[in-house]
Amino acid sequence: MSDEHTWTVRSAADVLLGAEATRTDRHPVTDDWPELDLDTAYRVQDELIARKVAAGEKIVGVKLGLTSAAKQQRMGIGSPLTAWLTDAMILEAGAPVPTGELIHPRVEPEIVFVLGERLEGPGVTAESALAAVRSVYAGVEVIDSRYIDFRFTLPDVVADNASSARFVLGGVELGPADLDLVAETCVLSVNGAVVDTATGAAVQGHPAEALALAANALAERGVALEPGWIVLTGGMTDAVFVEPGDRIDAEFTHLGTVTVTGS
Ligand code: OOG
Ligand code: MG
Repeated sequence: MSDEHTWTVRSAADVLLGAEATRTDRHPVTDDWPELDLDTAYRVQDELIARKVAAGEKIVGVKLGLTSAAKQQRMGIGSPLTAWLTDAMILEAGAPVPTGELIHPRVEPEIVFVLGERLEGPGVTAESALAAVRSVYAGVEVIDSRYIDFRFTLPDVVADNASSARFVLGGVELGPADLDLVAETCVLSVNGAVVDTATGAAVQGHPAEALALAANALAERGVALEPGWIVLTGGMTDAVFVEPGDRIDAEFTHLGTVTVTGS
């Protein structure tokens, strides 16, 4: 498919922000702009976030996507990616997922880090990454691809800021030495029925590997992770749809249970 429109980083950002604002899913940008490569897709992502920042949102951290086999297989993409988190994406614990503001939200359990120290690649290892972590939380990310049926290529999803929509942190804060992140287990239930389970090992072997990956990847874009930043390390299981009235529980061994409901 092609159209008259000449695609640029700016126009792609316009299209994706428009889809979000009007809650209208669309076909992948690469259908119209097959030349969109990964570097350019990250420029679209940066442009989109720069517009949100210009509109008053604040960057509060980063997210990784496609760091587990469960996610990579479902989305049909074999490599992880990074994207931005802003304060507008924060869902307070207990607040319902505003399904009416979103297109087709899905939720996924994640292990979340809050940094105590600046973390700058290249050369960051899982060990040095974990040393920069102040706190570990359970989290649930709400993703909402701007693409029909969550169907996209890697450049498409990178440009779309990795389907970001909302995220919520659990109420239990632990230090990185207080738990075994590889063994930490999450049991995911929808309306009381267990649908999936995974351990921290699902996330790149160790969630700190995902953090190191983010630091090293962002270094290539001239970005360091800052103290206080929140890092979502990526869905441990496949994501599940959240519809009005649904209740989803992500029950972790030591990090508590994060419950989200659909409004
Ligand atoms: C892309 C976002 C992936 C994760 O944790 O793997 C992501 C998607 O699945 O739509 O957030
Ligand atoms: Mg995620």
